[in-house]
Amino acid sequence: MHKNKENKVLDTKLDAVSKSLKQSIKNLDSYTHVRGESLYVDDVNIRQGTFHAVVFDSPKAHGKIKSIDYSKAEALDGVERIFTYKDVPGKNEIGGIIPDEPLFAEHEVHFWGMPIALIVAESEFIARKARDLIDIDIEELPVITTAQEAKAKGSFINAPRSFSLGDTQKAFQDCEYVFEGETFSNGQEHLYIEAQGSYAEPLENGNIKVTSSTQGPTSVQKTIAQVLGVAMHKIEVDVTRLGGGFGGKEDQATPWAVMAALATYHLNQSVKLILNRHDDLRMTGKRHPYESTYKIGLSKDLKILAYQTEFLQNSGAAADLSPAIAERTLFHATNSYYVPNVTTKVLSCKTNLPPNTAFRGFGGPQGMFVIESAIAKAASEIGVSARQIQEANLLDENDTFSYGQIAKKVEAKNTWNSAKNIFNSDALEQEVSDFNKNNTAFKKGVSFMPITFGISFTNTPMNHARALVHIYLDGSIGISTAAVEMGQGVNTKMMQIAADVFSVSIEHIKIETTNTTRVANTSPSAASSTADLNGKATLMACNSLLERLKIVAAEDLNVSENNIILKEEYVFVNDNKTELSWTDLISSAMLKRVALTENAHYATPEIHFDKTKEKGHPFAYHVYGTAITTTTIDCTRGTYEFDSIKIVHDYGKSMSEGIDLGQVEGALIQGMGWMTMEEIAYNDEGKLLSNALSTYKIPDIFSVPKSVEVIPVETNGHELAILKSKAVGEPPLMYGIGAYFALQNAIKAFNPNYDLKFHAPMTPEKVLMSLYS
Ligand code: LUZ
Ligand code: MOS
Repeated sequence: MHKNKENKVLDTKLDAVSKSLKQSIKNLDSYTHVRGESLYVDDVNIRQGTFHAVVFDSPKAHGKIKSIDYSKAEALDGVERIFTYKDVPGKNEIGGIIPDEPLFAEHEVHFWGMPIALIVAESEFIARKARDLIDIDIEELPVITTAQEAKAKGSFINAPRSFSLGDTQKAFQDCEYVFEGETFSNGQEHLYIEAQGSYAEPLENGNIKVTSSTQGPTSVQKTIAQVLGVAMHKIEVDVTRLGGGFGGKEDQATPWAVMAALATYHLNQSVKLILNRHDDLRMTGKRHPYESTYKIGLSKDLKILAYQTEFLQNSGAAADLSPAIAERTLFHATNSYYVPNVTTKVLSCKTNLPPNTAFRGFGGPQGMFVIESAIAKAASEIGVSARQIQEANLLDENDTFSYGQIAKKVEAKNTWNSAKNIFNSDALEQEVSDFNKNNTAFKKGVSFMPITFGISFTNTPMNHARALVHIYLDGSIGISTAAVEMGQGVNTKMMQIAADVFSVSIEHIKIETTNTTRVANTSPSAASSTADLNGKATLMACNSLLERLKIVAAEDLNVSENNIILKEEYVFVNDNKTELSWTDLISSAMLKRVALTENAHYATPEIHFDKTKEKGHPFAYHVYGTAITTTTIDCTRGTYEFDSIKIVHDYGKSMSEGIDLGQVEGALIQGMGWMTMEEIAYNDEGKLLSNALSTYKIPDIFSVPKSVEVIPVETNGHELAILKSKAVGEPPLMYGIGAYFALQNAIKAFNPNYDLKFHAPMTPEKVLMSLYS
């Protein structure tokens, strides 16, 4: 497990990015974003003669295909060809973890929106018109839309998983209090601004280049090769940036890229396939809804002694990433608490919904919602505040997680206590209680939400990345990695690393597109790990180049290389600036025939996990934090506002404070949307009802909290985080869970008889009903 000796020395050279750079750096993309010049798939300069494609999908959630008549569609002027499973030269199979998902339906359909055919025409308009002319006859079969129903019918994706620590059954017998209950958390639509899309173009010798809006260029390449029955080297996948991913493009960008490539393969012509919003909403999976049951046992002094859950994950009609997401639910089932006796179990239930998929947090938020519900229930029954139970059980140094990892460098209590002190939460709680005494039409609620999130792909072999760094002969630098820029600012972070190592200004550095011919065999940009993995590889490559350049400088200046420092684009000897500039140094290296290109590979050291025992050390480190949420509800209408969210967050040593703050704020609001307003609805026939922005509400400028404060907790960071700057993409989403419980507390202040229900999202309609029930 300790193969990467090189990794260990990485961070010793660079303790932190220079203060001025980390504070002044703007997201690289802000200039082109604001001017509308940023390029997405739809902006690719298409070749003359390019065809446009539209997907024909199932109008039923489950059934046997009796017949399909394409003749009228094919006869339409401008329609080039319609492709079905019969046109697949390789395997009609796109499942990543389990091979259970055809690219095109063959004889049966398993969800409403399941792709059946690809219509290729001179324009998208014609292809859409043709789609309306296809007649399909489906013999309907019973439709399952909920996880409970699937469980009752024994419909599963794979075998259940279970983690356990201590002796849960025995521990329940020693508990002063034991409570049981059930919870539901709904799915969530990714609603990336850029819908799914791809553009395929034929190169010579049957090679194909695909531009895709994907978080995972390698899995797109691999799947195209598998479906076309060609070798991977014939397929090149290129990504400039995504207009948002949020997990929705970790696996589910693939089918559209494969379809475009398939059409290009047959037609030897470029093909563009971009889903419009309705098609995207209908055909793609979402965050998994979970139906869960819990049992929690506490001692007299409010220690959680035993905890048991069964999570029913609504996986949809195929595995997609569901098994990995289910696993992460178990990893985060006890959130920020130490529970000595735990038994958790998750069942991935196969239903007739579109295959649900990765979504920021990856099953973690669903697990954390359940234990927070269990704590709220226990608090309400015992007659204490949930905060007291939370506080009594916060994770400590050297506590054991249910999966065997020993907690190290724990910041759970630190962030909690810091939040209490910095934000004077006692006074805040007093204010809320005074407000509630003096007001009847409006009530306030406050909640605490601690988070603990494990950083690394839970699937250990995925934790690696590479970087390819060129220094051009004029001193400018080009960097390629596996990192996909999707708005999270990873390119800016990569640029900072190079700027810091070489001490050159960022104008000298370009971050190239993510391309499978430059950086191969990559993991998707996911699991909050993109900056860590690709950043470490970039750091290694830059450091190797730096060592080489120091030798050149030492020769040129006739001093020892140990005395050489690069600073402000000049070579310094023992802190004295020399005449040798960065560009002169590069020219000199060229004349000396020194390699100015470096490729580095980074694989996270120390991590491991044994699935046969469900024990190990899967995470490089954890990210911690605490949020205090205050809300005011209008008890006449059930509507509410969030007065404030006060967060103490563990960034480690943030390398880009502006970018990281953006991630915390965005994730928080996305989490609050999931918990309070975003309501996915399917009818009993499996048809998506929330199929447009008029029927699916996400947070807008009017629903964000009146104030959001984020204070970094002072920690030393972690060596396995890039420059000790901890991963920040996913963890803060779970602060949003606090919104649910703040609302619940406000409801209780109005209606003491309110029987707690854990059924998210807590929409204004539900708040209103709860006030008067
Ligand atoms: N994707 C994945 C993820 O493949 N494995 C993970 O552990 C993960 N975690 C969070 C988000 N995406
Ligand atoms: Mo993910 S949920 O693509 O990190």
